[in-house]
Amino acid sequence: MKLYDCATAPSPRRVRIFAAEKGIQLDMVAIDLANGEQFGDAFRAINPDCVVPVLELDDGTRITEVLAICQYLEELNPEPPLIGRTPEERAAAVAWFTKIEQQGLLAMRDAFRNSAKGLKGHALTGPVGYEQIPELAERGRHCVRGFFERLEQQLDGNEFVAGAYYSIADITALVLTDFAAWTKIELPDDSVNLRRWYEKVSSRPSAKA
Ligand SMILES: N[C@@H](CCC(=O)N[C@@H](CS)C(=O)NCC(=O)O)C(=O)O
Repeated sequence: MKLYDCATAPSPRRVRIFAAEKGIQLDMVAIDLANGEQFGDAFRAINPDCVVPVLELDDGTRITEVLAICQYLEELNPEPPLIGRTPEERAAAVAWFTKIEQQGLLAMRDAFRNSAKGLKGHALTGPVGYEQIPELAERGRHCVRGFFERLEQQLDGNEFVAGAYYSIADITALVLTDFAAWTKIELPDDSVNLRRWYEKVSSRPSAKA
């Protein structure tokens, strides 16, 4: 299987970590997002939404969206389970994956894409150009900080984000935390649970993926 990837982008990193946890080898195809390769005809034919990751199966089937790709890899290779071991755990893992995407990563996207110099005219991903709105960058930073407080609460008494075991929710929260730190949004000073959790998940070998 091939993964259309970009080493510096947060979304494909989530798939790389997920695959590394499962010991699944993927052939990486680097797409140069910084130089606009995602908008060229060749990549548009692969994903008209002009985003990575895309998983291409050996029969040519293509799967887009991090959650869909990870769910596919989970079914293909169930061990170790990363999207829950029981129906209840699966519900918790997907619920937290969704909260982190909607309240954390989308806010982070607003913060980053509405302020980065190289993304003028591309404040949203995809083929349609959207201008940056600096107020959205400010609001995004505020929302990310607020979401870290929500995560801090959730990790009080939970070893991992979705409960007692490492899951796709931890992978998504790790990528959010690293992406935020890269843009100078640090974890709140008093977030003892988040810091304890971060140390644990970022020291897993898969975090280097
Ligand atoms: N909802 C998509 C999000 C994918 C996404 O936003 N990918 C970003 C990289 S993190 C991208 O390809 N950006 C292209 C660009 O910046 O033009 C998913 O889950 O796969």
